Amino acid sequence: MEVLLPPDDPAWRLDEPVYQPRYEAAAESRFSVSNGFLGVRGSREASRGPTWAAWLHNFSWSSWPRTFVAGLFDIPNFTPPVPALVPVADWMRVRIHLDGALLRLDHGTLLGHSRTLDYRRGLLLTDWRQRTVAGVVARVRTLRLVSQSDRAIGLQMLHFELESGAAAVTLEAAFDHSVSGLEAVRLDADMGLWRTEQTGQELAIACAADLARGGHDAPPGATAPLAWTWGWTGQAGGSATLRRMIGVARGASPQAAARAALDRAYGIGWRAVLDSHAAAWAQRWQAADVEITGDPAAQQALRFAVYHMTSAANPDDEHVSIGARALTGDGYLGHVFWDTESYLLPFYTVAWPAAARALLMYRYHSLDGARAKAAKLGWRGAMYAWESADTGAETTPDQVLDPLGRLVDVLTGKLEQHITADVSYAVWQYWQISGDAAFQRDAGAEILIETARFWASRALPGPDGLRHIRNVIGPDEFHEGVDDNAYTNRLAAWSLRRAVEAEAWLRQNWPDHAAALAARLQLSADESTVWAAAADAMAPGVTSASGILEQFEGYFALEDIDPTPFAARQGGIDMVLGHARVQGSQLLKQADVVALLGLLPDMLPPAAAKANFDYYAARCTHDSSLSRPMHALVAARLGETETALRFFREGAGTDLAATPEPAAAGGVRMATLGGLWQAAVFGFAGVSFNADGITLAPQLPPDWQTMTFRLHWQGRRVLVRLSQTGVQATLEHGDALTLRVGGAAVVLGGLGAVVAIPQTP
Ligand code: IFM
Repeated sequence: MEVLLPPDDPAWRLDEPVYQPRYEAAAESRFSVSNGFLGVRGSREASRGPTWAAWLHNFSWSSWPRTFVAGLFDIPNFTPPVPALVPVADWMRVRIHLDGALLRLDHGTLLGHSRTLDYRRGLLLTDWRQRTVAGVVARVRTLRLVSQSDRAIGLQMLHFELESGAAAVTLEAAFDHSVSGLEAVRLDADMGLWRTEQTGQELAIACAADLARGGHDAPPGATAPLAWTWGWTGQAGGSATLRRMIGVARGASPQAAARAALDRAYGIGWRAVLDSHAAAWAQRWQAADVEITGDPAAQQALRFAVYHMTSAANPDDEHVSIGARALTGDGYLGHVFWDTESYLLPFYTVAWPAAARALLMYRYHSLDGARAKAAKLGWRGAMYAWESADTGAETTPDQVLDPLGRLVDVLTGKLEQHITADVSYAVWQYWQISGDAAFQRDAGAEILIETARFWASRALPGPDGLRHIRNVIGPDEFHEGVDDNAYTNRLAAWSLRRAVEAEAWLRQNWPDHAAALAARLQLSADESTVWAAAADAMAPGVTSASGILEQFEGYFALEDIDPTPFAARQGGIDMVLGHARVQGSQLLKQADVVALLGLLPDMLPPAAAKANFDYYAARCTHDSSLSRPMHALVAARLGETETALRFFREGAGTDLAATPEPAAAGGVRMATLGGLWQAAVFGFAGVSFNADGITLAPQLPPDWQTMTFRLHWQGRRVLVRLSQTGVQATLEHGDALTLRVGGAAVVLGGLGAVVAIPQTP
């Protein structure tokens, strides 16, 4: 059973050597497997018990099994009613009885345990040994995947051995329906059909299981729908292997598609399912790996990040996006935030352009939702939902309960409007880096135009002759209802200008498309001059004598509180200080002006950028997991390598800490992972893109001996290898381009061309 062996190289795996029930739900998040369509948390097949339970606010789950299907939302029975990603039946559940006693993870009898993510093959592997009270020793090894090459397919393997003693063994592989949020429509022996109660979506899972024992397939005993049972007399040294595969489909009448997926899996057999999945992962790693030598912790953080980002995306589905916790947990109900565009998109754009395109097409397809939101609030154009699910409609709850049970208003859905500029930014960045003219012509330009219309109506002229965006929340959510937030205003002005360019580009290159779009959107010939004028008149906000941009009007006058006592906390600072005190202080929840510097690095000269970074970093509590990686990126670009590395390591701890904080149970923090990647590639490696090629400005941390990665730019693929003493770049695909390093510009001409540029450390 060599397929069950974890990889030898510790840089290619994530290990959990000890079983800690208290942190199990958090571990299950980090050990999730996913392919952007299916996501399965890293819960054990055989847990300590069932997961039905009464509501208990003072217990945490020792296991929280979840399989999610991207885009499958329902409106559950909580208040306020907003869509949530629906968990489906747990198709991996296994019960093993030895002489009638249930084998379950139990410290008293556990002899050994490990859980390993095999990054390279995209597998979760577990291994546990247990001694029963009767003295029988059993070993159970498992493997699971959701296929990266055929996203509708899942495979589970479980290898059971009796190491000593003899026992009557029964093995039951049955769906656990108690964790599902769906209504069963029909359950047959090997097929289930469910539907969501409120949204009326259908889901089908076709499943088959077999058990190989002693070189033969053992027929299952009495079966119920989606349940298989085997029984035998086990002897020391004897073993059996369960293989269960599923085919999954959602949509109208999905049974045939689910059945077809399962048939494809059985048609090629479990081994080929595993091999083609591993081959697809190998391709993804080839394109997206970031290899670091000299710093194993940084290597681990980046592999973990690339693993989960690769797992989260589905380039074949333009109607789903990536929620804040992807398909790894219930956190934020599967909702999509600016996290996707501002933190994750750069990775996909550079490493997996097809995935980036699909994610942006989700925003294109949800333009109607964004138009409806703008119209509802009295603005023109398209205003994206702060939280969105499947349709693009606003799904932010209006109120939630705080940890003390008090109902608090959630204003982000109405006031956190910068997301509309974040989407435009991602569209533009994708277009510039990919050169995907068809996307820009058919979708990107329309997003830019409609969002520009929103900003032109939203930024209202004041008596000072400037345009003001009043009553918003910037990325720093501690301050609500502020005027002229620097991040929002400047990014809005930036996106207005890009819309002017996009509209002109369309007219010049695709006049027929431009005319059709103008007719459809009722775009007047001179509307872009309004956008340009609005951008030029956008209130720039106050800049202090020392060059600090005021985060919003009146910020400088607020109480200056030292954030140090709060920086180690995750959440709940306003519980300690009180909401009003936090609002009245300069304390920041997360990067705001610093995030603006992250997105627009050339906005300020380096000395001013550094002054702003220092000022705001000194006031930031990092109460949001998005914050530290963004600080790492900006510090790295500023050449503050030690500070950047500190933020990078702290950010990496968000999901990899030995003692995870409670929110980790809700899924991995995807934005953090995207931010870490950006800190490494855009920060330490100093990658940026120009009209004719790529610029590298590496400032590697001293321990990073080498950093190797690939960049996709306008149809080219370039392999970059940085060391402390130089840069080497190889053109692996596409036409010549210019590479800039330091003051030097060299042409990387022709396929296979290699340039080496020495650098003084
Ligand atoms: O989008 C973020 C926001 O910036 C801070 N609170 C959590 C959200 C989801 O990650």
